[in-house]
Amino acid sequence: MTLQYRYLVQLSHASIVPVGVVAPEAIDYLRRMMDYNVPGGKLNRGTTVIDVYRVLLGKATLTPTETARAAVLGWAIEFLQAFFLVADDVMDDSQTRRGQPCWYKLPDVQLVAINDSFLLESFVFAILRRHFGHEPFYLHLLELMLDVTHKTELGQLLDLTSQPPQHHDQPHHVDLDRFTLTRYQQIVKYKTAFYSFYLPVAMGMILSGVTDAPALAQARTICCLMGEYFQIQDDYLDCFGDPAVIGKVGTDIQDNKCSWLVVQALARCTPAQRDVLQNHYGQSDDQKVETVKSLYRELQLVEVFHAYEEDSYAQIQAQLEQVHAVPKQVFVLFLNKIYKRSK
Ligand code: GPP
Ligand code: MG
Ligand code: MG
Ligand code: MG
Repeated sequence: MTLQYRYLVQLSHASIVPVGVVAPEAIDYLRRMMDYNVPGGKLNRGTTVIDVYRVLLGKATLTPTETARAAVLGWAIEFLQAFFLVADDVMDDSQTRRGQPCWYKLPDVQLVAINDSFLLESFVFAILRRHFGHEPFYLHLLELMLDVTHKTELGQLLDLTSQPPQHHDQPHHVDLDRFTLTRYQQIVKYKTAFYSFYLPVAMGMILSGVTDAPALAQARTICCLMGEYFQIQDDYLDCFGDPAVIGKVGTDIQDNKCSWLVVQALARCTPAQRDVLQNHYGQSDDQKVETVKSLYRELQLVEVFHAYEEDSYAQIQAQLEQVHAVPKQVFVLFLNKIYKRSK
């Protein structure tokens, strides 16, 4: 995949030229911005496009051209992911990402990061047009990308508005009643599952010529289930993961997030423990964050999570038995990349 990345970056630099301004500093900035934000992830999403394509073509190995085409789509998803992450870190007031300071934290970037996230998004569509614009399935790819982006932004809205807005001049308030499992499932399906799971699978399907709606619908159902599992892992790791391994320092407790952990805590706590949450959740105070984490441990949420992980894996396997329109291998490979992940 690295080869295709370097190639796409070259092309994106060429796209500045028609602007008509000789701006070497802008080109340098773009290169630095992309290299900082696009590679460096686990590439689960990007490499899945290649896997799905290979499985659907029924080949043990792809030709170099086939690999390159799937890799370009894979990178389009990684650019989309970079767009989301650059913006998400501003909104979540995060400090680190992939083992380095968040892009907006760099002194010479700050709010320019907002435009950078827009640029990363526009490159997604430039990549699609340039490499697949002449294909009969181009419109299908384009509509998929637009629809998934739209859904992810709606998911981000749900994530950000799951609590009433806090006003700096008013006492902090947490409405614990809003942290329900139903709301949680809705948030994560939209903010994570579509772009992280359905998008790479659907892209691999479209590239290999699958166009029938029932097959895509079946893939979507299973991908939403896997996406929920993946985001629950993310929420668990936000609190209990090792920052040196996950490459980011958690912020969910401070940010008053509708995290899977707080939903589970509320389902298990006594009225006194609920008061502890009420008074400590959603505040940027290290001591209070520690108190919430202790409460989670007391409620055995670490064990609850591990049990959930086993259970969910079994449930996904069971669902896979119902899948006939798409080879199961498509999902099995993806699931094995994330099952029991520590980062
Ligand atoms: C993950 O949330 C969801 C996203 C990164 C999608 C963001 C969508 C936008 C439209 C900006 P998260 O905040 O839990 O992720 P992380 O833990 O990696 O910060
Ligand atoms: Mg977020
Ligand atoms: Mg975040
Ligand atoms: Mg998170």
